[in-house]
Amino acid sequence: MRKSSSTTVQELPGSAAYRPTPPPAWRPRTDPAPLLPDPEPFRVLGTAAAAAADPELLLTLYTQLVRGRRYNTQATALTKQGRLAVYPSSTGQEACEVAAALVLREQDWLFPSYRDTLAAVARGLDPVQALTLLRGDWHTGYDPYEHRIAPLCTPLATQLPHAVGLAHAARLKGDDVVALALVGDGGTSEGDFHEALNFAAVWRAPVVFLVQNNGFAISVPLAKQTAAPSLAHKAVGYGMPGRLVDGNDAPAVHQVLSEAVERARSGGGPTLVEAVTYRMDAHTNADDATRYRGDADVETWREHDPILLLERELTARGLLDDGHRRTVADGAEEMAALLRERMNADPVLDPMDLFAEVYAERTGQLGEQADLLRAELAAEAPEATGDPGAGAGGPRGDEGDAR
Ligand SMILES: Cc1ncc(C[n+]2csc(CCOP(=O)(O)OP(=O)(O)O)c2C)c(N)n1
Ligand SMILES: [Mg+2]
Repeated sequence: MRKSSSTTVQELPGSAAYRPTPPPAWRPRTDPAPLLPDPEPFRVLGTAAAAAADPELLLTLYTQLVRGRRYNTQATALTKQGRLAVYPSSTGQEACEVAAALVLREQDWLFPSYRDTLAAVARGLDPVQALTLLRGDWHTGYDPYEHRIAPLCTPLATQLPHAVGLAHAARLKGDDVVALALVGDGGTSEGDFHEALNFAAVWRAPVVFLVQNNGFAISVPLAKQTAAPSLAHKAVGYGMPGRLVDGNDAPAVHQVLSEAVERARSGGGPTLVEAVTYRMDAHTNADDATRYRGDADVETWREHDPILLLERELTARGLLDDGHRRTVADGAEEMAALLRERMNADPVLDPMDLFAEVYAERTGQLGEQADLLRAELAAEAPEATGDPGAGAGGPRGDEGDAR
């Protein structure tokens, strides 16, 4: 049996006893207790706090959740009609998506992942532009500067160091800007997650990380990719607070994120928020979730649906009647019909745009590739392209700008 260190005494022949002592003057560099997440996810709905929640906020959240769900079903339908290459649905996660958009001010920045089209649309992005990348039509599909929404990011967690860099730079310039970055549970096992959180805490950057723990990284359940007590606990190792919230409770997510944004804005530094939620649909339309999870789990979460939870509260408080519910549903239906109609129109694309907005100044290699494509297009349809000998500049001077 091992002895405890306090009783270990090593007698060396001819020398005094060696008694190990703790390192001098050691103390924790930060008190970890205030950084620890609560043992249970924070909730508003179904608790006493719900009665005090602002009716206007609850109704806004409700309207956005219903629209978001309808957007998800419409986009998924568009994949079946061949109008969209792929769609990662966020059905079940709408409360996180909507709250993330609503807590930001105009000057703030959103850093979404591929699953976060709803957050981008709720922030004001054109619903069709939000799908351009997933249609495979163009680069990002929108101007990130217009609504301050970084490109929907497909490489896992790479949006996180970008968010930290932007937030830190804004602070150095004295700009009042907060960056909110979204990432999945699987993304927290990436090196970029570590690097982003480490720099964010050291620099006290005005950034908020929202982890949507939806239970899976494609087919890999959370337990198979992390042994952390919770994802919110990961914050403590970096020296920032971790908050745990019920990700299907829209006012709770809104409150926790608002507090984190306010903390970042007022110089308090970054926060890691873990929202516990569930991905009701498959990873994307190309995935078959029945191969790795049972119906029983999905059914359990159906009872904890974000729209259902909010609807119950609104109805109980007399804030939502059948007429109002119908109006919200009709508005969502109209949005979906317009999306369908616009997505059914074939976009006019210029293949040479592949080379636009890649670098501020085009590299020699890209220039050669552009020339090759231009020549190929001209050979196929000479009348439809610009001058094949025009050089590396592209048919409409598409060097991109340097922002
Ligand atoms: C760097 C990197 N590695 C692997 C992938 C392939 N991949 C795409 S989605 C995904 C799972 C991500 O799961 P999670 O972070 O939980 O997000 P969710 O899809 O559940 O929203 C993986 C491994 C990728 N896109 N980028
Ligand atoms: Mg996930």
